[in-house]
Amino acid sequence: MADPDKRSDAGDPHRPIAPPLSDRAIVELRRLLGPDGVVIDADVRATVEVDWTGRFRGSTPALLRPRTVEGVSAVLAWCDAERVAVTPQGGNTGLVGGGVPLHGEVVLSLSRLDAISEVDPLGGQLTAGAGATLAAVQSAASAHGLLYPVDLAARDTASIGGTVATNAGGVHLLRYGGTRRQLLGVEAVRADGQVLSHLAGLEKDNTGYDIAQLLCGSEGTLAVVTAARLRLVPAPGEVAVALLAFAGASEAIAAVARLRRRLPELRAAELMTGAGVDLVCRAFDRRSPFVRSWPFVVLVEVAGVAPDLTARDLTDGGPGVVASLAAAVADLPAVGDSAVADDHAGRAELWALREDHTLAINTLGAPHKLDVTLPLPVLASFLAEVTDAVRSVAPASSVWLFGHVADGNIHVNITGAGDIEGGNDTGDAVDDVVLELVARRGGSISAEHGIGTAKRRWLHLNRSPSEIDTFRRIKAALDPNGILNPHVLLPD
Ligand code: 2HG
Ligand code: ZN
Repeated sequence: MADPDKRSDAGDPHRPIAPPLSDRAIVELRRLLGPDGVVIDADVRATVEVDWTGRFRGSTPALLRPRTVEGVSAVLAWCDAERVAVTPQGGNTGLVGGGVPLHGEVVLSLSRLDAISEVDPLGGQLTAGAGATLAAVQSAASAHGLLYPVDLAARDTASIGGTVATNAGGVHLLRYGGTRRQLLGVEAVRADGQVLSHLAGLEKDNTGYDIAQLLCGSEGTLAVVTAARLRLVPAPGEVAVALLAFAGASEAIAAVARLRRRLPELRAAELMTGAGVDLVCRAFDRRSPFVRSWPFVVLVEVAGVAPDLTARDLTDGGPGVVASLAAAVADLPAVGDSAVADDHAGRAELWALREDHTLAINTLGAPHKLDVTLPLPVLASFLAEVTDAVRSVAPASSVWLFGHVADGNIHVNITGAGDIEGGNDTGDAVDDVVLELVARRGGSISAEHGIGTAKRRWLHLNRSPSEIDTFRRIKAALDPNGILNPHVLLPD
């Protein structure tokens, strides 16, 4: 048996039911937010009590749904005064148990703060409410010939507030950077209800602490983000995707490094295993373009400059990105097979083989998700050793490896580890073995999903005691009563 004090919060079937709020509290919260701003109906609460994977399940006495920043401010001030713990929740697409009420917290949904405003086509910026979905922001940008460059499979549900709170990375980070790079300012509410607003979006603004960057990645522990000023980039012209097959991980990683040097237009490089592609094909009746299954498959995407510039380049005889990609792929050594798509439907079919991994893996049961980064020089050896390491503590498990290979970011997904339904204690053991291996190889235990509740026990693998002490001091300064996501990020 594992030491019960050391178990993570995952999947406890005997989880405590949150004590109900008093009638007086409900009346007061309804006075602050209006009758439809406070939901205590059990069926509705159930929708926010569990994470997307089904691994993290808690319980909440109430779901709070303010419509305005003033509403957020009023309820936080009340919760602070009453010492009621709060879990802010965006689209609930997080994967580390950071947005569900695992300890009976009140859930504060930002979904109704979904306005997108003040698009500045000259500066290339917009302001989005925390509840706006990533897809809505992408489409607002594209209406102005611009692109919001953070992109991920959960785009239709993930909210801007959640992506800021977790510093979401996504599939285009290698070219445009992650959320931090796009973030020019935030509006946020402190635990005591004070509103912090800095949304002018000035590219040069050297006026002291950068609160937006501090809150980005703070996982709802320091303040609640209600809006963000976001940087946009010119919309791409031609886009092309290639799927490449390899016999080994080293060959795949070396090929991506060559493509990065040769193709400045490269904006995605996604590694999969043949087993993962086969699983997606079986789960969703999809077809791989390859006649046989290869050990490793890499999806690469290139995106040219804006359409008008592309047209001029082509008139001048310069090659478009499709031709550049095809030529670069033809020159790569060790490619076992390849397929290229430059039309929308063809690209979408290839991308589905990668983006459907998360859904396909969940059909096998709630997985352990260990989102890690390795230095590129040791990535191939990590991929070679991680499955055996997991099986040494959970022999019947399956290990699924995929991710953003140019960033060294691998999503290690483990199914059948036995802790959720089987009732044994292999759960934390698989996390231990993978995260310790990552740390020994000089990697990060969280590449892009955050620490949440799932990984806080292992934070010390990447952060020194003085860093964790500094985290605690910042937390204590902004949230002295500890009401904001008190069981997230920082170890107990
Ligand atoms: C992705 O890259 C997401 O698709 C989810 O970060 C990864 O499901 C996962 O483990
Ligand atoms: Zn990812």
